[in-house]
Amino acid sequence: MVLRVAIQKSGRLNEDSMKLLKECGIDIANGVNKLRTEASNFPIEVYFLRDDDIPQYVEDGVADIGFVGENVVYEKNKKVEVVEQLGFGKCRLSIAVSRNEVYNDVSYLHGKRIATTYPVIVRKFMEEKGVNAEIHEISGSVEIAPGIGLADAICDLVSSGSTLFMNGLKEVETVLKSQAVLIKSSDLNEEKQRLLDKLLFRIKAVKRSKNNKYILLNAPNDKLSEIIGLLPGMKSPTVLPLAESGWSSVHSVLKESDFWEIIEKLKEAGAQGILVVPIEKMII
Ligand code: PRT
Ligand code: ZN
Repeated sequence: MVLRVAIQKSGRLNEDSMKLLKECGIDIANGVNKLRTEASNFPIEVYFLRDDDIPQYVEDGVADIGFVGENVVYEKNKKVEVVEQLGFGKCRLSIAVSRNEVYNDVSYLHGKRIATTYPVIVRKFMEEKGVNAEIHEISGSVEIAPGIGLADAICDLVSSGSTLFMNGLKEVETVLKSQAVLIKSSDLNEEKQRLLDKLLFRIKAVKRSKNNKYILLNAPNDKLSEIIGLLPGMKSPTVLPLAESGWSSVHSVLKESDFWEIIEKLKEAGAQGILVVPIEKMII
């Protein structure tokens, strides 16, 4: 029994998907020009597909799970379950209009033509907002539609915003925030579910290690309780005596997002020789 995993063959999600499997300790032969490959050390088979086809393959049970953007999952609207956010491929699906337009709120879009490759998501958004817009489905180069008079607005994926900028457009509404997710078929048998749980355990450990840092610092003993109070740690910080009397070494784990703020406070409280190191895997 193997778990069949669908990932993007080439494109923005391919490299990060392969990297995540590798970080989970799964060795996969590089799939260039291959449709399918197996791992040597985990019961997994990888299918390389176009991202748009992944939800369908998972719904049909041709693949058991898939790595794909949330934007594609919601647009295709197949019977699949989103199991875990993967933390890469982050972008947003946004509405943009010509930079010269005066845009106050979504009512601007009443009676306007919106070009997009995401008609399902856009239609739902317009319904929720009570806006009656005309949705033009096109298959690519959405950003040029207003310039050539094909539409008044567009709805497309944005990450840095430079594509919109270069085409004289401005972002006015965020329809969806998206990232790569793991989806699964709704009827996995018990054995495949067990393999998925094993993979998920590893994925979560990898994700956690990326969001956390290991910190070591030296603290004068009279400041120890104040410094320990600033550190969250997994349970509580480890405190070891230094060879120099009156000093201790404190070890703990910090969330990447709290990092700079806590470091500043630690310094103010008298911590010295602060070392911050990446965590390879984090199991809790
Ligand atoms: O061949 P296949 O069909 O598999 O690939 P594809 O060409 O349809 O998809 P691909 O590889 O472009 O994107 C795959 C997934 O990556 C998307 O479904 C998103 O989930 C995610 N992703 C993240 C992005 C972006 N960021 C992104 N910036 N997908 C596309 N873009 C495009 C966007 O469409 C626009 O043209 O990049 C441009 C905007 O980028 P900025 O940086 O200029 O704002
Ligand atoms: Zn695609």
